[in-house]
Amino acid sequence: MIRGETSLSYPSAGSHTPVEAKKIPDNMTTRHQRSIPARVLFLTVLLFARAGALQASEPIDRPNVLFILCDDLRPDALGCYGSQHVRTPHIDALARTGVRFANAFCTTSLCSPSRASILTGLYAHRHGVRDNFTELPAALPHWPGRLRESQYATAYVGKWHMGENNDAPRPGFDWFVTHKGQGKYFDTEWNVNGDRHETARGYYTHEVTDYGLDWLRQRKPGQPWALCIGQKAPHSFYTPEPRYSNVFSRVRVPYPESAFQLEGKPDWVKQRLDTWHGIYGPLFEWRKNFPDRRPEAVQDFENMVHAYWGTVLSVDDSVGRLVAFLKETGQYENTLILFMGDNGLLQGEHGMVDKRTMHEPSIRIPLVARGPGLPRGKVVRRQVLTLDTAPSVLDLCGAPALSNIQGRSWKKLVNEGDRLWRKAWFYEYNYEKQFPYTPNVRGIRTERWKYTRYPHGDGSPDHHRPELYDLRKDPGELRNLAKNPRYASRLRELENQIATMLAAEGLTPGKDNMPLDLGIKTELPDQNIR
Ligand SMILES: [Ca+2]
Repeated sequence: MIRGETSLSYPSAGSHTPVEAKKIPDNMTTRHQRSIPARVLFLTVLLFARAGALQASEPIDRPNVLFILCDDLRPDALGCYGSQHVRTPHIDALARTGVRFANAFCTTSLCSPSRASILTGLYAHRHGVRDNFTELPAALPHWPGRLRESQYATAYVGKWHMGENNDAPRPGFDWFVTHKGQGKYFDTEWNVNGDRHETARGYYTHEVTDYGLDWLRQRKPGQPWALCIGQKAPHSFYTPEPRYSNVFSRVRVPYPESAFQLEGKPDWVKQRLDTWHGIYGPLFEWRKNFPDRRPEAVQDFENMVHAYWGTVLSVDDSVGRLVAFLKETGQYENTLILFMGDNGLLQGEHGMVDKRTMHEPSIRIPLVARGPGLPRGKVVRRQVLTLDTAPSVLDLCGAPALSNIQGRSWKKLVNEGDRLWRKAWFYEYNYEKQFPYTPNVRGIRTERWKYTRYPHGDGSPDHHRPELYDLRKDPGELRNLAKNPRYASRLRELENQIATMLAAEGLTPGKDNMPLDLGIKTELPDQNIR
């Protein structure tokens, strides 16, 4: 575990079988070069320089952008964020030679709203994508579109997931390859730029990499490009490719301690235990008979986590292939690479799976950035948000900013520090009838405190107990201080602070629209939206 960050504490990996040989280990070149004769080394360098000259013969002032978005990726499933088990050498190398954000968060922990925030720099209440079935409004400016207006070639390849049944190309991109809904780890049907549908026979993570590389090979010298790759992995239902199916079979994965420490938590947390989003529920179909509270049923949980981790190994391979291509073509140092997740994921904490809540594992996302304009090997600890991606990328590319957005560029913050950087931010989530396992959420997170309340949705007093945590003393959010009289003034202060922040966005009690909370239910979601 890395200091100052929360992480699961799994048993040590003494018996862990190492990951099988990766395609292009990033450190192999260095090690290999040290042991070979200088002449061979010279010829190798010459060869690479020639390959690079094909695409980089003219100097390009503006950096290219390679944006890789993972789905439901927990930071601690990556080596650079402290995983003891999941080896991710290629992603770790980006962090080692770039910037790793130790405290990056989503502002709504749900796929489509968060993706829309990453693209537009806006909260869900502003961009309007408040659930997983809403299309990103076509007129909303987003950062790849702004780059295209600045003469970048732009492409989106992979999971888009804003507009469940629409696989057509979206505005702002020269090239667009996607599919309907969530996509599948195997046999996804792709819509290739609106020209044709095809079902390639392979694993999603590699197919999407192939589509991306195909497009990169067609780039012309002199024009900067931005390629967005939307990975499905490691989203449920977790299916690793066969060679990674058994990598973690010797790693024991118990339910986290916090699953059994629910005193002081609101009742809805306990009600969630047996549901689609609780640890005794189906676990995304890894458990066939449910609810199952028997201790031995933890095996289903362990199998689920192993499979989740397995899908991450393929993502790292994909990053390795993309980086290798950039190196071979001399574009690596002039490409801004962003690797991030759209939202966090609860993996047993507080008895929960899935996301949506404001607890730390649900809102923490990995974010690694490397390239021109960024320091090398830096860890940034200030709080950055999904909203900051759009302004930061445009800032680093020297493109015109999006106006009237809510995110901020972290370019200055990462390079020289920023005294005016945010010290607090608010979180929003709206109850979903199709997924009745999380109430409405409005919360505030400062660098030390988190206060979460659960509005009923009709303006009446909250029906659920709020939560208040001292994240410095209690990073695992085990002791809810909301009813502790010693913290009454702290709670009032945070209550006022979030009310002020929401009001500044026009979200006064009468105008912050949200659905009525119909309570936690045990029914399963419809088969076609799971
Ligand atoms: Ca997601």
